Order: sequence, then C-alpha cells, then structure tokens
Amino acid sequence: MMAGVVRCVLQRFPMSSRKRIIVPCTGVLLPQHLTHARTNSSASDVPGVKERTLVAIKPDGVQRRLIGHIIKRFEQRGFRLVGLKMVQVSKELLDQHYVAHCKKPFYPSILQYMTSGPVVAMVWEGHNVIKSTRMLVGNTNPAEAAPGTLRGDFSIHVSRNVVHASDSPEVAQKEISLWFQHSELIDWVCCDHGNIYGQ
Ligand code: 3AN
Repeated sequence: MMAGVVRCVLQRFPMSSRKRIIVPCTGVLLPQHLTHARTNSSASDVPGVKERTLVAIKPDGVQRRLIGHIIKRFEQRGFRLVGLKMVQVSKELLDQHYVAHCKKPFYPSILQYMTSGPVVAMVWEGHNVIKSTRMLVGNTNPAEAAPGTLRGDFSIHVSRNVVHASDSPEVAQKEISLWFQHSELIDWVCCDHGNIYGQ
C-alpha cells in the first residue's frame, strides 16, 4: 500500500529528478521532500561530472590480491564505477594501448608481463576524475610515488607498478573505447550525488 503511494508520487517527476527525492524510512513522502526534488538543480549540472577514465589493475595487482584495496580507494573518494571486468588481455589490444611505447626496449617485457595473467579493467566517472586518478595512482616510477598513492603504497619497481590510469581526456576516450564496448558501461543513478557534489 505504502509502496504504491510512493510509486504513484514518484511518477509525477521526470527520471532525472527522482534521485533528488528523499524517501524517509517510514516510506511517507512529506511536502518538504517534494520541494527538495523540485527546487534543487541536478547533480549532473556540475561541470565535468561525466568525465570518465580507464583504470586497469595490472597482473601483479591481481596476483597480489590488491583488487579490493584499489577499488576501495576510488569508491571512498566518491567516484562512480561505470564499467568493470576481468580480462586476459591480447597482444593486439596491448599494441594499441601502448602505441607510444611499442618501439621502446622494455616493450617486449611489458607485453610478457601484461599477458601473464588477468587484468581488472574499470571505468570511473566524476568531476576531474582523470587528474584526480593520476594523483591517486602516483608517479610511474614507484620510487618517486608519494606515500598514500597506490604505487607509493603497493609497489617498488617501474616494471611492476600495479595499476594503469589514462593521463589525459583524449587518451581516456581512446582507452575506454579500446577496452570496453559501449554496452558494457552502465549509467546508473548514484543516490549520494548530493553529498559528493553539494548540489
Ligand atoms: P604511466 O603508466 O604512469 O602512464 P607510462 O605511460 O610512461 O607511464 O608507461 C607505461 C608503462 O610502461 C608503465 N606503467 C610501466 O609499467 C611501463 N614502463 C615505463 N617505463 C618503464 C621502464 N623503464 N622499464 C619497464 N617498464 C616501464
């Protein structure tokens, strides 16, 4: 009965504004909840809130059981996970992913390492997610990665630096489309946007 009333009231609002309606645990919608829904702008009004980046937990991170630790850091920060899968990466994909490095002397060892076991690929979304993720991941060389960063906390040598993250909007777009089909990315409604973005 109560659920029916709530559903009925919710139908009066467009999908985009429903996430702004606070349904109290009693299930009773009071006028202040509806006012909140009508007057506040949507969280998607925050500039760049839809920015996306590719993050990959490399085979050393998977083998060392760091998947949970790494995902936790992004969740704690407030970013939204929109894609996630475990993959055995092909040489063909890596040749495109590391196109800037394929002539470098260390490229054969990157190939060997990146195909040595599964990789966990993710797409994270949020305001300034590309820059923030690079800060969170830390310097490519773990010796120069600050403590508190993923590489600073979990790695020692550049050849086993645990995680990859896109380094610019152009690269992020290219890498996301290389690693994920459009249908693998889910645009779900995050109920705590107001607490993350203040709108
Ligand atoms: P980042 O991953 O921080 O964007 P890049 O793009 O310079 O850094 O390097 C790509 C990957 O190549 C690194 N994550 C690292 O695994 C590997 N790499 C870079 N330099 C070396 C090196 N000198 N020896 C071995 N592997 C390297």
